[in-house]
Amino acid sequence: MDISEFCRKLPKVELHAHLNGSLSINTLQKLCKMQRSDTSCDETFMDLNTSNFSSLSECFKMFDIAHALTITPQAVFVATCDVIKEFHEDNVIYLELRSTPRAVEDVMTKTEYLQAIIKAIEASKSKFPQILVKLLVSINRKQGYESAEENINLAMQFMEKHPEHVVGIDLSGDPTEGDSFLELLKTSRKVGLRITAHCAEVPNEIETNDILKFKPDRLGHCTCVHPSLQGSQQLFDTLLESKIPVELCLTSNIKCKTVSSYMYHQFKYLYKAGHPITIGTDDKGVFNTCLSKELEILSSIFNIGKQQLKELSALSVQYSFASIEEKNNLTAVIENFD
Ligand code: 6MZ
Repeated sequence: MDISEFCRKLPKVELHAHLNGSLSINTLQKLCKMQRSDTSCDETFMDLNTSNFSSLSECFKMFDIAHALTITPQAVFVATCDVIKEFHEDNVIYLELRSTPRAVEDVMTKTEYLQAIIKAIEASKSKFPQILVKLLVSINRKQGYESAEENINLAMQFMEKHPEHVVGIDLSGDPTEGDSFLELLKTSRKVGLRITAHCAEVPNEIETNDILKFKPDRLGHCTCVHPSLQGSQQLFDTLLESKIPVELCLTSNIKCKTVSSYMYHQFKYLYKAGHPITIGTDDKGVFNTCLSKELEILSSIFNIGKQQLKELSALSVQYSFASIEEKNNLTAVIENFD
């Protein structure tokens, strides 16, 4: 089996996927047609595949396209079903999907937004029993304290009602703006919600130190916690000491230009140090990638072999927010693959 086929067939674990960033061109077109009855949708999204961003903030504009199309519970349902189907088709057996609850005046409340995602997870369960899906409720760092508090309260309510689906909180959003709301995150931790926080996607030593001290269950990116970045060695050492698993998204960092080249990517340094890591797609629609492609990059750029890729997949299960029983089942599926 060549490496490309191996990466595709390997049972994989995706722990870092934002719902609205994961919509494929097919899904965007489908949602566009649901919204308008003309045929202009066919070409509208065609050039997205070749998108190259000049910066992180330019990449963030891409989310507006998906957000403009997921403004009803029905659209959110369709979008979630499609994303689950596509991860399943890439042989992802465990998916932690994260999304920021969104209200649209007179059309959808944040509660209805989350209900639509839960409905899609439940509908997909019978269609694609091979993939287990969990939901993390996101806080957008630039939307302010009230919105963050509202999302945390919703996450608590939904976890109480759907403990099998809603397992955690994600802190995300444009890292050049807003706050990390660590005090609020403390309250959600107390009730058993697991926490993953985007960290150091751009240089921000004070916030990075605060987040590392807070000790989330996982960290996203840690791009600027890098031994070769001036002044970052102490942060890197603190990160290694913390042993907090880091979710790494290679294509995303390269396309957003927060990392200058694959060879310089923090993967190399964390992997060499034996730090827990997991590979994710971030926004597979926006970055035109899939988890198999991300593993192929590890193989071609960093010479990571098949056995090591399989080990990375099995270790990701341990860093997931699944139950012990679910982890045992997922590990067995990965171990039985050859
Ligand atoms: C930080 C990101 C992100 O929540 O509407 N998001 N936050 N860094 C990134 N790196 C590129 N990629 C996506 O999905 C889209 C939202 O996820 C967050 C942003 O808040 C974006 O608006 P949902 O499903």
